[in-house]
Amino acid sequence: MNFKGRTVAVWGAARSGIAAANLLVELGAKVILSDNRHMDSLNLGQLDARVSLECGGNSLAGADVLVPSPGIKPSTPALKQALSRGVTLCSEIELAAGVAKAPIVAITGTDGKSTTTAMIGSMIDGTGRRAIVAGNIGTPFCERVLAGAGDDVFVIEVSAFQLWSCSTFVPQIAVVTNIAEDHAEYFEHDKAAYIAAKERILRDMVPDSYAILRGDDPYVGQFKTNVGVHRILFGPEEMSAGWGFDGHALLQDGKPVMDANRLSVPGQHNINNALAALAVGDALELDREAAIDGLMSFEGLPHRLQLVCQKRGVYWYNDSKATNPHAAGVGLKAIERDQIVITGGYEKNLDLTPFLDALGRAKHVYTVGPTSERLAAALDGRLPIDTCVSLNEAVHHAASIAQPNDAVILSPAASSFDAYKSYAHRGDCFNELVLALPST
Ligand code: UMA
Repeated sequence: MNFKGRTVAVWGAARSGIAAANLLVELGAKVILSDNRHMDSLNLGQLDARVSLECGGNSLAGADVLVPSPGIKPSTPALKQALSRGVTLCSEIELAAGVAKAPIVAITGTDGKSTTTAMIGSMIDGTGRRAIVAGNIGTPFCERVLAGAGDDVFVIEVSAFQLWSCSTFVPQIAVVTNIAEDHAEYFEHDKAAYIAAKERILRDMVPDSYAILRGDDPYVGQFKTNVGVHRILFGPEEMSAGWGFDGHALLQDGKPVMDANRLSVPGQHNINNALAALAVGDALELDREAAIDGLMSFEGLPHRLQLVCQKRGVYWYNDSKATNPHAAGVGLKAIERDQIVITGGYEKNLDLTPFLDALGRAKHVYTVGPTSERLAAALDGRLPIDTCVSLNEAVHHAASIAQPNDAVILSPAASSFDAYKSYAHRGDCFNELVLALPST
């Protein structure tokens, strides 16, 4: 899209919107950035002075292109009205991708996308090439593109919130980790719309690009790829073609490539993430040994099954990023110790089964927040369960019953918005509480 001289509306003046607006004015567009919040609650320090700002609502102000922030739902009435007037939607990631001067590796899926993104970044850096990691993981893609000089490979985490509004998005390599139940509220309980948003990552891919897909996932394994796109599958079983695992080694086309115990991060889910990363390494033609060294140096991200500390022989883990039952279940299965589980949070009414099925090593469950009642009913006396008024209380109760070699895991299986600004805020609070516990 050529933006020179064009009027563009950007909705949402948080990180994405500001980054998109700044890139657009640089491209010669006349930009109206709007937010339904009051100016006083916005953080506009990074905003280019050439951008016009409107607060207290979103309007098109004569624009024929609209860049919505990821936080703006497809069902937003003003957005539907704008679409009915024929406005062209352009996602922030699409805008950045149109300007990016280096290949784009884009990673999506319900679970593991941030970890896989960071892991791929580490792997590429380990080979001496320069990976720019951005997108949903934190720094908006537009911001990195605008700042970029001598960029080598963009490694971008893309969410369904960013994908649904893309008119055209063309990654050179796309990775899809899995599909599980999540974000029902955002997509108005339309699971098909959520899955379609994820599959959107593949729609515009061109011949000779790579689609790296979790083959055993019932949805992702069926995703369609365009003619000429290399379709590479990965998954936790041995496979004659693609990337698999035999219980010990990561395999390519059935042949061992690296021992799983060389990875610094625990669990089958991280083996799956590493298989996807190695497949990306191959597509980028990275030196194999250097890529493996880069993978081995990856020590995980905060709040994703992060080992906070070991105190009195008890291992304390923060898995605050496990904001749905599936992700929480995956984390619990990765810890091979007897467990005390602290769970609960904002009620998204998701099916709890994947979390309940992963409680095999749990000795005691402490719940906090609105999901407590449903969790207690679902556990139905299977395990000792106590409801706590706060995370603080749950941490102190857990510390009082934990035995040496046990793991205490914050595994919310729910969003954080009942009491925190974000999963990171919740995780930071947990870490603080745990680090303040007596060591002896
Ligand atoms: N707003 C309006 N009109 C509306 C609704 C909202 O103007 O009708 C305004 C809000 O007041 C707010 C802005 O729009 O100022 C929305 O901002 P945002 O929520 O999109 O926040 P950003 O800071 O731009 O962060 C976004 C992503 N946020 C979401 O997807 C909700 C961040 O992902 C991402 O890191 C960032 O862009 C950089 O790319 C966060 C996230 O929770 C971490 N993602 C979800 C997830 O990982 O599960 C998908």
